[in-house]
Amino acid sequence: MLDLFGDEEPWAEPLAEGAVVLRRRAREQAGAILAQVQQIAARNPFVHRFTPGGQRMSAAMTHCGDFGWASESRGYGYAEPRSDAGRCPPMPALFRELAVSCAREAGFSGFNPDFCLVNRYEPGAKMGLHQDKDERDLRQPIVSVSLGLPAVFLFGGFERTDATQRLLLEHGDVVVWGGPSRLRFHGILPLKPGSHPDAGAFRYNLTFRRAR
Ligand code: MD3
Ligand code: FE
Repeated sequence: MLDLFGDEEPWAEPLAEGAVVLRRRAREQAGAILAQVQQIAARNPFVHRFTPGGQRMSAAMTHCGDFGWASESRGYGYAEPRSDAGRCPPMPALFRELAVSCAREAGFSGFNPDFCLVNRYEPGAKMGLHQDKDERDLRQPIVSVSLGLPAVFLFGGFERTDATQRLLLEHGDVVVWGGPSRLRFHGILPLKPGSHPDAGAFRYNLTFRRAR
C-alpha cells in the first residue's frame, strides 16, 4: 500500500542471521528523541572526531550514557566510566526503553545498553566500511535508530573485501545487529542533500551499545 499519510504500522524485515530492520519502529517517538538529542548536544556538543587512522570523520558525534568517548588526542574508544560526567548526560529513559524493546523484538532479551553514540550527517557526510568491536561483550547486539534524511547503508560480510548489500535507512527505521551479524563490516554512503520536516538538513543515527 502507498504510504500517503506516513501513519503505517512498523514491519520487520529480516536481513541476515541476527540482523533485522524494524521499519518505522521509532516514528512515534522521533520528535521526542530529536528533542533529547538537542538537549544532549547543548551539554556535549557535536564534534568531528578522528578515526584510529587519523582521518577526520565527516559525521559529527555526541553521546550519552555511562562512559565518555576518548578525545582525539587520547586515542579512540570508550573512556573511563563517568570520566566526562560533567558533559556526558545519562541515557534518557525514553532512549533506553526504545532500545530494550527493539532488542527484545529482535530476539535479544536482557539487552541493557550503557552507551548511546549519536552521529549527525550533513550532505556529503559518510562513514567508511568498518566493524564495531570496541565493546567488551560482542554477544550483546547493537540497536541503531535512523532519523531525518534517508541514507544508503552498506552491509558487508566479515572481511573488508566481501561484497556489500545496500539498504535505504529512513526516518524511524531501527536495525538490530546481533549474533553473527554483530561483526559485519558496514558503512554509510555520502548523504544526499534534502530537507526533513523534523530534522532539517541532517540525518541522525543513534546506536545503543553495551560497552562494558
Ligand atoms: C552492523 N553508524 O556508529 S548504523 C557506527 O548510520 C555506525 O551512523 C552507522 O556504523 C550510522 O558505528 C550505521 C547501523 C549499524 C550500527 C552498528 C552495527 C550497523 C551495524 C554494528 C555491527 C554491524
Ligand atoms: Fe558501526
